[in-house]
Amino acid sequence: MTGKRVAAAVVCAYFFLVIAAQDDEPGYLKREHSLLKPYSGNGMSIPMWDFRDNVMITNNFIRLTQDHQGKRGSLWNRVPCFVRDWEFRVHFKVHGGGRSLAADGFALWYTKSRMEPGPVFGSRDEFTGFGLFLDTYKNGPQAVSFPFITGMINNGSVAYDHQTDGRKNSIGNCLATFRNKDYDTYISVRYVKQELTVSVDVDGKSEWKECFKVEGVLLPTGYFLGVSAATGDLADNHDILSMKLYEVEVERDPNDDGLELSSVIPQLKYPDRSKTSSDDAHRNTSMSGFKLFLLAFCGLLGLGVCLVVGFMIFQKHQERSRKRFY
Ligand SMILES: [Ca+2]
Repeated sequence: MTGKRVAAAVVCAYFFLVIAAQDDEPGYLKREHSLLKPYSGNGMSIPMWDFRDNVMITNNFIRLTQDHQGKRGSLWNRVPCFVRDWEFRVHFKVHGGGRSLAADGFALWYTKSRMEPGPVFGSRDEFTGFGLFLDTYKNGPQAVSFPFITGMINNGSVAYDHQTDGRKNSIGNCLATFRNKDYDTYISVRYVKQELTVSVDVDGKSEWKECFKVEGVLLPTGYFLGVSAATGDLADNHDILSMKLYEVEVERDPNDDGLELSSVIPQLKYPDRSKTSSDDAHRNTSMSGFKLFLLAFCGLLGLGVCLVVGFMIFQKHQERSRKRFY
């Protein structure tokens, strides 16, 4: 093959891969749980979805809150979701006049109740189900950067902890800079065989990056998908461009009829395994003295071996060059 042909083949393959990456639909699109353009025929109502408070419908996006103080808005699927294994992808845009300071962020929900406003990103506290918070304002004193994404599973009895920005009861979290981007930003929640994975595509590379993953997450069927946002003294526009729910096909045990699934109480099967990325960092820094000693010992041993081998090679080389001279 000539150089030109090779280059053309490489370019073609690249574009094919880029298109494939953008079209990587994870399953069967469930329209009754999805929000797609055109959202509304009359600008007043959206089929299958209800909204409340300061929500604004336009042709190109649904604005949960405007960039004004003290606003809140929410958008809820009207149809309970009986899909067992799913992936929920949300195309969003968070933007506003504040260069680095903004608030509060928005939340994705899979919960028992719907359309109930409250203090958690515009929705009720002590929710039952799963909440994912895309938090743009640091309320607590902890030394982490923002925006910050945090997940929480709740059986209806635990309050969201604003003082730690939800980290107190978090099942996983990550940093993600998603504000004021001039390209498309996405978040995905995948719930397959009781494993919950949150991924983001916020770098403009059409690539999913894992935020966190938790095994053994018990969530019943029949809950509602929703999204809500709030502003405080600081504000942002919180816009939703699309929401897509895909049914993911999985192989299942023939005896598993999933009958009791609707009565499951939201919880973690292995609560000890649930951890946060900052807990990881803490674990790594608070290594025991013995581990530190082992690490230092291995490091010194490695250095010693390298020095000896290097010296041997150096000597061989010297011998050879001496031989060449004679
Ligand atoms: Ca916050």
